[in-house]
Amino acid sequence: MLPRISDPRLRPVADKVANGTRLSFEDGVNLYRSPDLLAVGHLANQVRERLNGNRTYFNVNRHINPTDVCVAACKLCAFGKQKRNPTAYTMSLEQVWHTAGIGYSEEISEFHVVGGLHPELGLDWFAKMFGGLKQRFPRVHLKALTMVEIGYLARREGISIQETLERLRDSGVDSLPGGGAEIFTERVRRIICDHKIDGDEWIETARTAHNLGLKSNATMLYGHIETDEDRVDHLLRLRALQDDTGGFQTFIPLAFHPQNTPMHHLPMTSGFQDIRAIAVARLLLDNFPHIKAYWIMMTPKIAQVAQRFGADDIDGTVVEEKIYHDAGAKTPQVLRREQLLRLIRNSGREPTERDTLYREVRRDEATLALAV
Ligand code: V47
Repeated sequence: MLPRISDPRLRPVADKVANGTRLSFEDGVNLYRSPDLLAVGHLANQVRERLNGNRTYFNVNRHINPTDVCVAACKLCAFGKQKRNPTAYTMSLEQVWHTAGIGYSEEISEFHVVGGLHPELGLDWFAKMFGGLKQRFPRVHLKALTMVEIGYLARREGISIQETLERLRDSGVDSLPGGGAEIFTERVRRIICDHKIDGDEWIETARTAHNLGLKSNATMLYGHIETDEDRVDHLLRLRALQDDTGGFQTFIPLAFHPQNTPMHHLPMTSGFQDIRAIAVARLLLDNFPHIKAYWIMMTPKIAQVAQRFGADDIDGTVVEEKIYHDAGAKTPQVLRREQLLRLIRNSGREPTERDTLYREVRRDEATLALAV
């Protein structure tokens, strides 16, 4: 049963959602502009429950950021630093492997490894780092390096994207996270992340990864200088690639955090915008199996509400987070498995622990060790 839809622009969208018809560019813009957030959320929830029932997925993961040295100097970022900056850091291989082992009683199933574009760390260093992680933690899935890091490494080594990905896969990388996508439109990219690969290169790198059998995620950074049309264009480009490859697992809208960035004059996004970002993504990305409300970025409270507005995933324990906390995030850096379970249950959803590839994870409840 649909609640009364107050905005007439949403009626054709509601019909399409009921019939399973694909939404258009114009529908996307209307969804971003409609003040009737409850109707937008209700439609997104319908799709979410059709695809994922009452489940909300989470995992037990750990982020590792081996370096914050970055040649790119993006205006959107508070994390990357020039090598000469006295506060910049680069871990040794031993430090990366040691950091990976610092955790809690819950056995981790995923390492999420991303960093800056370091001018002196080549493919050999990364291959050794991933090989060492796999040797020490053979059961842990390595979700590592954004399309931007892959593009930089390929250029630095003078080899193709495909060869770079093959070498990383052979050293232990199992899949790729969704970062670095930002907003694909050139006008926006030129301002917020001038030195990164462009939108087409991001898409083509993801295509190459998917064709090699590597799954990936996708993100969109919103709440800065982009327009509604830029956001819809971004989502539809992801949808088109997913039609071709089926390689995306989850989409994660990322709210811009302005503090400590060159764009610090911009306001934070509102709860309304954050919830809408989830709902519109769920409706436009009809071929993405999952939409993630990343609690680090949205706060646990909004990520919980988002489970009724289109999201079916809340991310994981994380343990240590630098990218958002350098940009002023006040959220905690870790949520224990127990806390995630409670958060999800309180939203009326059924918590389902997953591995990175969305296979259900079973644990020995006494030791919390992985049962598979
Ligand atoms: O690519 C950087 C964004 C991304 C800021 O794949 C910022 O499972 C807001 O991609 N304000 C990295 N955002 C995070 C990311 C991610 C996170 C969680 C899960 C997954 C996944 C991927 O963070 C960057 C950029 O888009 N970012 N600086 C900032 N000041």
